[in-house]
Amino acid sequence: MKRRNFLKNTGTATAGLISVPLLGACEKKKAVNTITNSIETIRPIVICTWDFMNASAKAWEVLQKGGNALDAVEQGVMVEEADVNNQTVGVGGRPDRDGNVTLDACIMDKDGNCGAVLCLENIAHPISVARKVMEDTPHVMLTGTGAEQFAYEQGFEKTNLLTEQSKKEWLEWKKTSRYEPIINIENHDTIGMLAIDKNGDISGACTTSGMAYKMAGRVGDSPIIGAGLFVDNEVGGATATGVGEEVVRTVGSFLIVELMRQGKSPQEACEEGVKRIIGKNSDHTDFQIGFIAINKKGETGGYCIQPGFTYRTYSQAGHKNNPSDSYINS
Ligand code: SD4
Repeated sequence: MKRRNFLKNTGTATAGLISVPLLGACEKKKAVNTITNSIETIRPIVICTWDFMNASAKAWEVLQKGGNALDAVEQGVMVEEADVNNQTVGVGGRPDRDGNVTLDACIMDKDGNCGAVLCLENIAHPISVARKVMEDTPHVMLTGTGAEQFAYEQGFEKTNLLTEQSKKEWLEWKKTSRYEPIINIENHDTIGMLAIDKNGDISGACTTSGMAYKMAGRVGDSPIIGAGLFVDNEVGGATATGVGEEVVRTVGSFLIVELMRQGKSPQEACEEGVKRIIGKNSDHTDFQIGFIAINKKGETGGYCIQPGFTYRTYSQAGHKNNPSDSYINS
């Protein structure tokens, strides 16, 4: 069943697109910005959490060839899912306390379609399974064995996700088994990615192996639409990295998009999102939350509770690693 066929595309953002001739290597279009009603120039751009140069380069390659934002974010984050040296995403991810690697991912497109997989085992590319959930089922989320079964039916191969390195570290951790999930000051690298394509359309993706040595069955924010990721093609998109429980409590990414809808810049919206979380935690010194956001004009922002957070942008202007402001530093 193709759920998309049942959805009516209201096309609020794309309805205003007016093509203009190609300008150099970068195709530019004029679009009516539905927030401000002003005419803005749209240029493709991709942004992602942390310093994922290869992932953003892959997404940029898709955008530069004229590909759409959905393909760009999927293919971009797949680079990190395949990287065994990234122990927070995909193959090589750190396992839960029982030694099982369980993956969370979600994806959202310009029409508000979304798909997610939670606690998925033995599949190297959860983001692609999430996309299949979005496009080929009437559902938004599949979890655990149901998600895994669905993946096999869709032709995904069974893959061992636990690398020797992650296994060694887990066995070491088990010697003390102190469960102190104050991750994401050192233990981070979840990838959230947002892109705008040549039509000015926005999509986003987020994928992670979650908190290292978590309880079996634990799910964070990353596969939860509105928490780890949210896109509204009329406004912009946001995505999160850090301690998922805190992001879920504030429905962080949705909040940031709504703040942009009300007129805040991506930077201001990310700062406000972080401050909401801080407001609910008297002691916020031992965890990290970072948000990045993009608006319809292609303006970007990023903000984090702890110092050391960066986010990468890739656009016609080039590849840039942006150190983000942090609450502690401010
Ligand atoms: C989670 N937000 O599962 C994820 C973890 C993360 O960098 O972002 N790690 O809570």
